[in-house]
Amino acid sequence: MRREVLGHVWAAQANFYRVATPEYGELLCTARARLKKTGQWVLVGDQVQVEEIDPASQRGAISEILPRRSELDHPPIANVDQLLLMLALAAPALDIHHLSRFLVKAESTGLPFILALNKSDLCSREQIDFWVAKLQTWGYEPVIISTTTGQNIAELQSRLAHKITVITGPSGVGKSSLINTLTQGNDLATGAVAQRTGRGRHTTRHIQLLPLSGGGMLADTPGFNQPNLEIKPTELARCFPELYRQNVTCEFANCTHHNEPGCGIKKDWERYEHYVQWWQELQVLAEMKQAQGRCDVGVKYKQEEMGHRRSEPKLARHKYRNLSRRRQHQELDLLTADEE
Ligand SMILES: Nc1nc2c(ncn2[C@@H]2O[C@H](COP(=O)(O)OP(=O)(O)O)[C@@H](O)[C@H]2O)c(=O)[nH]1
Ligand SMILES: [Mg+2]
Ligand SMILES: [Zn+2]
Repeated sequence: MRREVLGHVWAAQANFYRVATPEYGELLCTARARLKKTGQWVLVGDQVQVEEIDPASQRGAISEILPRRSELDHPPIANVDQLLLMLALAAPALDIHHLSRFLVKAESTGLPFILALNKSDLCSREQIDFWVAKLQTWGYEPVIISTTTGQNIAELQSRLAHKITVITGPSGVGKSSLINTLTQGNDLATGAVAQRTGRGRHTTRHIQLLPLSGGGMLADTPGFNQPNLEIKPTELARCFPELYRQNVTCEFANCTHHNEPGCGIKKDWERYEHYVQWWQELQVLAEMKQAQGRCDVGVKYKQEEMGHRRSEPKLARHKYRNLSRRRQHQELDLLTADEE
């Protein structure tokens, strides 16, 4: 008899997937060759159909990938509901430019996100108020936390329940500490897999969703320090709430909100200078790309890789990209992938 069950892929390593199924528990699965031949790659976070199940050895084969709600490119995870962008108020010191850049990067994925500012125990009330007030004028409501004192950890926990969240932010801000707190009492979450595979859980090749003790699942990413913006200049406007929340009344539909005649955007907001600076940066990159494309068709593949490091086999990644338009808008790039 041919059995098929539905399951949830919660970890991937090399060509193996760990799939949680209600009927058989956790199955170690490979993907059917037919999926790869048709350009379908199983991602962590996927809902899948599993067949050829051998309950004795807990093995199976993934035969089908169910439609995805969302797809993140870096790290490659499907069905992500939200990001948790984490920075620290101190140690390392919070910097306006740095913070702003991370916010724009998070916005560029198109996913909703929570902004958490950690290490409140190292700051005075005045310093915290300064950042909260500033972020409010930018359009954000940060959650002030401390993994040391436990401040607002319960609130954060409730915002992660029932959801798949990807945590991101520079290294040293307390991501691992937070994960340890949120997965406490969950042996399955941290120790088990690392032991079985003999590798740490923070390697780029090994992606997994950790079940949280308060509900929901969390994926960790290696820290990155200078997030690359991989968007077109025209897409930058939708990464600033100060801009996209204004009633746009520009004369030209393709207005870049610089010095065009008939631009109806108010420019008296703090981060307008970031918008201008990064728009110019993206414009230069776009022009370089175009110029290279004209000179030499052969380097086309390289251009696409410009400025970022891939954690997957390049050809496979590239093939996949052609098939998916949506995911190009949802990139969360791991730049300086410092393997923690
Ligand atoms: N004072 C203080 N230190 C913290 C807090 N959270 C984490 N740390 C410390 O910050 C350092 C970096 O933390 P870690 O979790 O490794 O950060 P990650 O690189 O983002 O994963 C460690 O020494 C932690 O003990 C906090 O809330 N307050
Ligand atoms: Mg860490
Ligand atoms: Zn305009």
